[in-house]
Amino acid sequence: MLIRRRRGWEIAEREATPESVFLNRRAILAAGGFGLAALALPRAPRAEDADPGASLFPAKRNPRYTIERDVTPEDINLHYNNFYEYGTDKDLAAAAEALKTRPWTIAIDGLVEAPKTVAIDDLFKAMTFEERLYRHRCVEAWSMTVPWTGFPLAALVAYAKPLSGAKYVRFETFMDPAMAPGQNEPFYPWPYVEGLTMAEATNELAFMVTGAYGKPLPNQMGAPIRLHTPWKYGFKSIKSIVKVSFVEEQPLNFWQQLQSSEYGFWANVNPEVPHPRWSQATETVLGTNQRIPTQLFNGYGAFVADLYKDLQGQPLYM
Ligand SMILES: Nc1nc2c(c(=O)[nH]1)N[C@H]1C(S)=C(S)[C@@H](COP(=O)(O)O)O[C@H]1N2
Ligand SMILES: [Mo]
Repeated sequence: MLIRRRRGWEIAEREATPESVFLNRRAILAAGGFGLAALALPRAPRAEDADPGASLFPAKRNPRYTIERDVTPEDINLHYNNFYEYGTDKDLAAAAEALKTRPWTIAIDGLVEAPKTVAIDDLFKAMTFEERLYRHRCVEAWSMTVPWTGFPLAALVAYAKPLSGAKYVRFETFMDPAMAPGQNEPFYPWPYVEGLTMAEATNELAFMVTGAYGKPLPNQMGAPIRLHTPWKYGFKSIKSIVKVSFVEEQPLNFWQQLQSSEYGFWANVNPEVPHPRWSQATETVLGTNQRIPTQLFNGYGAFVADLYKDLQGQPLYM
């Protein structure tokens, strides 16, 4: 007989339904000691409990970022990813099993009061997790809606204590060709790099993602920590980050290094500015056969349009 053991986070549904989880918890508390006693039954330690971050999930959903779109089914998201470190196929879940996410550290350096290296679980404990429903729009003209767990990038910036000379945040993915076969492909400018201005990084939408669907981030989505900037094309949302640097010069990102005529620094979503090889006017919603109109700033103009009002001469939409 096949017995599937539960992990701590499986008190939640597979779907992102943290409200119901919190309601259930409250109901249990209200019911008095019986529920609590049941929850407190001792268990033997198990290998599955090894992820020290697991107890932080699910986090409470922040209703400010709830949107009128259906959440993309988790099964679809798990098998449709861009993570070139693990190849160019969309279904790279099996390949990404090679990614080892503990121990994991993040170096914080450049123009900061004191450079430091922090263990991922210490960083997690220093931050307050929340869940946000975000639209996720790839430059390839497909989109999803994802219940991310994480914390605002602004909180990480505050934690890093940048100096006033810092103009950009530069992010770097791990570099380990033995763990990521794609990094043996010399055509690409490894490691993957991305960047944001300080104003973008401290905008409330910029989110450091540590989980999805109420659970720790699966490897293929960029475990143990990735960025998501929902008003920009997906390539800005760098995965599996090991370094965050505060710098004066605008970082040259991975796709820019590869093909600067097609990919730029800003990469804000705009249906009226086509990619050199295809239109950005519409997008395919994964999990449905729907083709829907793409929105300026992916629908987040109210949050971010002001960031760009004095930058009109810049290539803001590629
Ligand atoms: N390190 C790294 N980060 C990356 C990528 C990548 O190949 N490597 N792909 C980017 C692209 S093009 C997109 S659309 C998103 C995809 O995120 P998802 O697989 O969670 O949908 O990750 C971005 N971050
Ligand atoms: Mo993408």
